[in-house]
Amino acid sequence: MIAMPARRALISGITGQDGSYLAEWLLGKGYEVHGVVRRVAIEDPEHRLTRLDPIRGQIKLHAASLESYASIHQVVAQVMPDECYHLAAQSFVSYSFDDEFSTLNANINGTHYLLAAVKNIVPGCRFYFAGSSEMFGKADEVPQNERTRFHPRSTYGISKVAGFDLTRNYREAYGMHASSGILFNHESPRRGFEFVTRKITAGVARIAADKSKELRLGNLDAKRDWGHAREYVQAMWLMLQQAEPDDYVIATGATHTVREFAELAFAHAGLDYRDYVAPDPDLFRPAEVNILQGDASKARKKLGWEHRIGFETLVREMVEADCRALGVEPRARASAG
Ligand code: G4F
Repeated sequence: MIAMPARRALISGITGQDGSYLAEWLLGKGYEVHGVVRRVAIEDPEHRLTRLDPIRGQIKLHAASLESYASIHQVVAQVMPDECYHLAAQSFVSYSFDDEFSTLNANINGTHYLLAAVKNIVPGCRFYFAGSSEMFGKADEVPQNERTRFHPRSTYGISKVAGFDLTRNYREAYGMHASSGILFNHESPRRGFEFVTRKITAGVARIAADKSKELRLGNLDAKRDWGHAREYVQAMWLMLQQAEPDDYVIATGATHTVREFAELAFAHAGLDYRDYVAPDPDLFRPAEVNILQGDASKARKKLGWEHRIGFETLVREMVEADCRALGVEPRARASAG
């Protein structure tokens, strides 16, 4: 019997939280996994490639910049992928208020370059675009589904709406198998420290280890629908296994405030968040989104995707990982999740 060649996947943003989980998932499925990374990352593996440490020998990294069509074209021509997952972006919403121009440039052009390169070189390649619940922004309904009107409230959200529209247009105009996931917040111990969940769990660990005395946070009443990133990348893969391309909301359907996240995270280390969390008005955003709560019933029905990891389990896993990294035992209250 002749062995089938392994399917080839190309991931932009492979060094990030989602990229690293997706690479592991695809390797487990027998894919040959390639990643697009910035040259500085290849030159500084100790700091920039840490999330890929366990699989470093099993993947192939290609230096390219999403700001250069020529370099993207070259990587796509070299890899000739069967599936392309476009996760790379300036993804920190807060930063998009500080540098609107670079967020729009990187996120919109990067998506456009990759879509165009795939269309020109490997038009049969299946394409995934990482959309975001930030596209709903000032949503006029709760929960949000695939038919909810977009009303982004940051240049980050605007750039994601543009990427979503580009992806849909390549699907409709050129017949590409191009799908978008509208992912709500998804976290894990691999989350970047700039995002509120990891900022909190890393802060808890530092306080538990006597390395810090307070944690400054912005809007504690902001609500999010938080799931686990490890499960969300599986939905990306499922979208590309469908006969027809489409767009899907991926969410848990449950929302919690930043305050609730902090309360639970501190409690898991036997601490009361009110003794440590200091409000900082500088950390409030010029414009906040409304309640973001996703309705993933289409993904459940068509992809058979469902989240399993609950809020408490997620918080506990993150606190424990950060505490372990600093050599402290979280003095957990008995809690389930
Ligand atoms: O953790 P955040 O920075 O995530 P945000 O803005 O919801 O965006 C994340 O999820 C989106 C949906 O998947 C992605 F598209 C996006 O790329 C990113 O991954 O902030 C969450 C909430 C906000 O309402 C913010 O105002 O937490 C509030 N918050 C309160 N104090 C804080 C802080 N956020 C941060 N980053 N830092 C704070 O000190």
